[in-house]
Amino acid sequence: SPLVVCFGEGMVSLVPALAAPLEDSRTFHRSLAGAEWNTAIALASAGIRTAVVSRVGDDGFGRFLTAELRRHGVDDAAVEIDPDAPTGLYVKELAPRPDGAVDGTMHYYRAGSAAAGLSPQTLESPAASALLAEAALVHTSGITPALSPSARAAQESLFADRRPDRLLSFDVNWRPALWRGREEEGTALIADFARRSDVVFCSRPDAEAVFGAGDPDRLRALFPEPRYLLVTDPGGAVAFDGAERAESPALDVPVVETIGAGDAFAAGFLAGILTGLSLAGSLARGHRIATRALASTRDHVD
Ligand code: KDG
Repeated sequence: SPLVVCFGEGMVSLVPALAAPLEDSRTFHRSLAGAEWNTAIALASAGIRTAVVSRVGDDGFGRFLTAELRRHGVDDAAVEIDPDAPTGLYVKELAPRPDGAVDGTMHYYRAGSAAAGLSPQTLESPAASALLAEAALVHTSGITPALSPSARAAQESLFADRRPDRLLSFDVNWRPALWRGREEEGTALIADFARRSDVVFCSRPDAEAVFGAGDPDRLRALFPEPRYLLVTDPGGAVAFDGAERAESPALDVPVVETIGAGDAFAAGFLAGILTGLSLAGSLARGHRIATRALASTRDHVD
């Protein structure tokens, strides 16, 4: 069966038990985060053989993350352990709104993390190169090149190593907090990676922020190169395969957690195309998994 390799940073997320300023938050829920890792776990849960290429610290959080991969059936042989740098972390801050909803703000603690040490050498380790040689698809995102110059170089070398029998999948995942002061460099780089990919995922707000075009058909006109282009939106999703177009309206569920829904959507769509589903069938599969992620409190789908 086809193998998928996901390349990016895994993090621990800490989410307060109650909506309050961080200075008043005493109890946190710990879980796995990181876009590519969420996608890897959702892919494995969908029955696709999946591995992660990454780095974690030699610490309890790193051991938790790799144990989570294994628990979900994801191959962690190419997750390097850095003895000198910590595992990346993010903390969510929850603020109640007058209408009863909750606003979430992400605080990253990932500068200098083990995964910021991703580099072209990471891809050349015996474990990583064996997996990359076998992979039918490699999935990564716009977060990875934002982590550090060496992580960006690793992603460049991955994209330079085009192989006819291996698809490149790229989730735009615009994270302005990681591109502060160099937004234009970030958007140009992300557009370049998107053009060189076979599958591109982009949320509508990200398409507006990064490319100035949120409308799926306008985005398709700007990005004719990738065979598959997916535009997700709270109101529904649009998928293109070349000139073919499919659309799926959002399912009506109470939204508990939006973080991670895009990662789950990518996993469902990729599982669809890798198992020979039609464009509409793959889109529906992505939508189903994303809807489950939206309706649950977890960052990823078990
Ligand atoms: O897509 C979900 C991610 O945003 C979350 O898991 C954290 O990877 C993350 C990031 O860098 O924002």
